[in-house]
Amino acid sequence: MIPKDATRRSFLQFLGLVAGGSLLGCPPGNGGNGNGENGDGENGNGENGDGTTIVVRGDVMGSGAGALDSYRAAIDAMKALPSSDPRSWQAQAEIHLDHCPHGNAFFLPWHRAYLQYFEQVIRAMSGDSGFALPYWNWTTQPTIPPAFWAGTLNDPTRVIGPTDPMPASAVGQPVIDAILAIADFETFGSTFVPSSCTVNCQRFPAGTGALEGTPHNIVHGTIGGNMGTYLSPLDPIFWLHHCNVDRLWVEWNKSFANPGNSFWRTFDFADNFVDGAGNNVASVIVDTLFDTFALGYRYDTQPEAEIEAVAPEAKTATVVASVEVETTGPAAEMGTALTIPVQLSAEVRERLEPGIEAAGAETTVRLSLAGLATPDDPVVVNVYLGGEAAGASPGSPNFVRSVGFFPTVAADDPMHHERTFLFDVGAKLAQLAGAGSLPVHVETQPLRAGIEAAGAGVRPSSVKIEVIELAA
Ligand SMILES: [Cu+2]
Repeated sequence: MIPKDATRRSFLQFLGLVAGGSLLGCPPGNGGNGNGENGDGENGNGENGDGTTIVVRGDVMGSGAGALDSYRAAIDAMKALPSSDPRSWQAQAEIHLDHCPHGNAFFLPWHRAYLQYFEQVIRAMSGDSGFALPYWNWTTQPTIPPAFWAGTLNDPTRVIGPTDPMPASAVGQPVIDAILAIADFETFGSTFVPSSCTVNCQRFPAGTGALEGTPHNIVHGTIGGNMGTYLSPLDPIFWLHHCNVDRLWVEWNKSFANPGNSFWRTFDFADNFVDGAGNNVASVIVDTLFDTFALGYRYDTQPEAEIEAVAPEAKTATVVASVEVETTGPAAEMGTALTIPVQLSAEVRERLEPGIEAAGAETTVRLSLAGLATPDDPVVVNVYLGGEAAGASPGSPNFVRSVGFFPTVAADDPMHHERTFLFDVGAKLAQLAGAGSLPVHVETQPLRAGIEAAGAGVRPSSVKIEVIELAA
């Protein structure tokens, strides 16, 4: 069934959502979710092809608000359990501390599985078998939802208050729209771990894509306290924050299929999670996580549709031209831009000319800043392309995007990973390509007004521009 208002294009885009996942039937290790009676016709829960209930995750400021009573009851019950119990509030947060991937392409699927098993635990602990996790849409609701400042849902470690918004440069509609328009999966959703990896691969520091580096990381850091650390799931808002990140992956899938990287698709998050009964989940393979209907949920922003499994049109990303420069010289002071001149090669410039891309291909032009050490103070990094460093601000035409770190400060990062951040700069570069030398400006600023951040700003060890062609 196609929603009445669906256009042919949006329906075809929607079919792309089934990329690699079987629509019918649950993935391995998915026992027991969503099979309970929901009994609540109001939220539009339905069934998929094999009779499994599809719960609907709604906006916490709208249709999702009704889920908060069960959420509170479950959290209270989980906090009453000894921390040795795998369903306790502490043990659930420690799953993140021990296993969470950041700065690589496992970020999105791992957190999807984490939310899904957490949802099962909430069902068991609240007795609400139809519970669906609500999401916090920080774009339409930039302050933490009021319900999360009282009682069980409050976290007293937060460093912001009820009226402090998430920055528009991280969560504003134009920023989110630009992120959802990135054709290349890795630039959007963080980069693949090399298939040569053998040890601790889900935490291999690869590259941080736009969705993770900007709204995800900056919301964590802006809230602060537990939310700035690997124990962020101790804050009840964590789960609604990640639910919105997961929803945005679904939004991206309306336009783009998930890529075919086999090391990624066949990777197993073995023994990471526990189910609603508190039992270890032995195996969760990444490509069982692509289809939310098969997992037993959809977002209220997804079409309410039964669809047939369609083979995805997997696109292959090929770097067709690139230029890389090592950064020399000292870092700039906090609040001052470091300028790195990049000499565009003829090969890169040619690729930026209108009409150069092959028929049916899509192009992403990716800027990478590599080797960024997590700083000692909470900061954001503003990146600009072209123009003058003096007077540049996130309102200026040369602004690319802001990124933040997670964990927010070095002291909370036990692995001391150096980060690589990725930016889509196609539209900007096309305008600027005529100039042979193109400055990249990197400016470090305190994350929030009123916090101290002193000394040197971050300094990338190298800057790279790649033209990536995506073709079926
Ligand atoms: Cu997170």
